[in-house]
Amino acid sequence: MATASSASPPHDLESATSYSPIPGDPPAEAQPRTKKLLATILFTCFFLLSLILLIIKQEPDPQPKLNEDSYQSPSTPTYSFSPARPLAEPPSRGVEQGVSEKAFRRVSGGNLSFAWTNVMLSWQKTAYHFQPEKNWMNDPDGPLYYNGWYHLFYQYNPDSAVWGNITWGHAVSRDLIHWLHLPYAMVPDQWYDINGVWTGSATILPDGRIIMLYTGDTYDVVQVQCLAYPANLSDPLLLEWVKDPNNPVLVPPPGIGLKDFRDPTTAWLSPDGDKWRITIGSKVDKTGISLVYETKDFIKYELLDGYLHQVPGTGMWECIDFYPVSLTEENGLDTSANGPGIKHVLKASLDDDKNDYYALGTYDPIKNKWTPDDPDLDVGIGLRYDYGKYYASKTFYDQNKQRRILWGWIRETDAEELDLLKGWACVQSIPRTVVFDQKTGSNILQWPVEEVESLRSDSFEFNDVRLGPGSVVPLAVDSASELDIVASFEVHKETVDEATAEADTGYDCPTSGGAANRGILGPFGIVVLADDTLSELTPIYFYIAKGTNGKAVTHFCADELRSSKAADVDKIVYGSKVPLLQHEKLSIRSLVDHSIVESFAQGGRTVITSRVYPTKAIGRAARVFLFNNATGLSVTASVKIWKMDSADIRPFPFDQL
Ligand code: DQQ
Repeated sequence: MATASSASPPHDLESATSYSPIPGDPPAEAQPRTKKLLATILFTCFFLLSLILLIIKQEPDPQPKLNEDSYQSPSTPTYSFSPARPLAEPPSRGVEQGVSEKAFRRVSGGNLSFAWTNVMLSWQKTAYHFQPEKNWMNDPDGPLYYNGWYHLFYQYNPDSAVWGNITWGHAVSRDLIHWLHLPYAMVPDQWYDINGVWTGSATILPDGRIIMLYTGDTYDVVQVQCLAYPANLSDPLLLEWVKDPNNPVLVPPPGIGLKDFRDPTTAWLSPDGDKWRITIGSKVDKTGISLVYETKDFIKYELLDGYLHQVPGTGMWECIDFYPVSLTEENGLDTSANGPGIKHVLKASLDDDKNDYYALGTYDPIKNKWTPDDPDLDVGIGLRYDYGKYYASKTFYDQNKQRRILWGWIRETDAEELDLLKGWACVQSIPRTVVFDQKTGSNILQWPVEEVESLRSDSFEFNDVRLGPGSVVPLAVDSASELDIVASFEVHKETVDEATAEADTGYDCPTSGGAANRGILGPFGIVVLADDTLSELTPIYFYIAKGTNGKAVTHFCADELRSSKAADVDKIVYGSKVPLLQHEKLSIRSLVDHSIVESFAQGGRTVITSRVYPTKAIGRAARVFLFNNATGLSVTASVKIWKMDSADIRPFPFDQL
């Protein structure tokens, strides 16, 4: 265990300098437990009240599944909320415990202004993204491949559709797409994790043992690191997990806030190959930092001098990820790989703005330092994995297919009251492969794992569709709620070269006003989850902005401003620049799955994930369009669209073994 002062735990946790855990059981009357109990009672009352409301208000099944055949028009509501009846907001426990849960809590202020129907709400459940059967889910944890199964663990609340009581959910898959739910891997049952079994990572040792390091939120709300391992390595399902008797194996070191020490990474080998290293995120004042520890046995650790990296002004670094990428090969690398032809990605999830930032750089294990290639694109101030809703992500090396796979937590952007009504909240992204972009040399490429293509069924092709300035072209695809869309756009280089420079050269998707804002060279792209009359629509598009210096910069955006008639949901224009090389066509791939749209530009150089909550463009009414809203540019588009089957995600059939 790391050294800690012998003083008893101070009450002012933020300003404390070190932490001494009390071994054994916590005092029975510990105040946070009382608070927790109170919060649980309050919350249970609230949940019961919601449930009663739900039953009284006509619907027998609180979570019916939308059946396309029995689809009812959203204009005949079967259930609605009265705006006059505000719902009590559930207590936020995350912030109190030094961790974020849902940023979009207060959109409705307890009042839902829209007459949501049960059909609308049940349509929002995804068909091929990973979700538990019900309740709240957040960060992916400890993903790994073992004996023929992919394992996904995740932050889960077994009791409700809001954050709390964090437990490790567990599911297995043969192909990363179809999943079988297993019993919880770890529950908060020890003094050192009684307030939550928080985020952690897996390391597979050369001898085949599996090490799981995770953050425990202790009875007195301090963040400590804990060790767990499978009870039985001959069980490919890894059903049983043992928490090490030496836990916690790490406590916040002097100078680190007791609530600022979390989310250990996968371990990598030290230069001599005789020790393991991990990094853990924290902050000092407003500077985000990554602490590095070295260990031989995952029980005793030494804190290395200095930080792996630090960036002033970026605040608390959650869920750090640190891994190598090959500069020359297409395959992924094991976490311990280093040497010539390798760069290292450092990723931090910024608690302050809830986005995942990464940078490419060089790792010097002797100096215990990682240096960004471009200081202007450092962690937290430069590139993001995803310019939409995407957080607390984690990669793992898939030794089965020699690739590095990225998982990310996709939050809801509707009102929390709606999550309670639906009975679930949040999804995981489709897992993405990550490689270095050899063409640009300045970013990674993310791409949905190839296995998702096994869900493709009927396809529709539209070739060489000419889109003049100001055109919208409907595509003959009905019931367009589950799609894989691949679209390419040709613009005439001469037109771009000859176009007049925009007066406003500071184009930026989030402040642009969205797809309705017309420029000379954009926007143009696809429109998804739209109804026939385009009263609801989510455009995914490019905008070429030509500056007075004659240079054209291409932006990739997703516009949610008119994605829903309801005011109870967040509506943002997401996006950023996308690098474009000479003679490259513009391309978009979008995975549409009910309330989530994951979009990849230029093979995954820039990615945007949107959560949208249409009220009309659902079920059979959901449509796809092509559009060009530029004033001075014609575009030729070619699109292939596949309807996607649903993934098979269900409880593991233990009774059939
Ligand atoms: N979620 C976990 C923490 C982590 C945060 C708690 C990030 O370990 O820092 O549920 O979403």
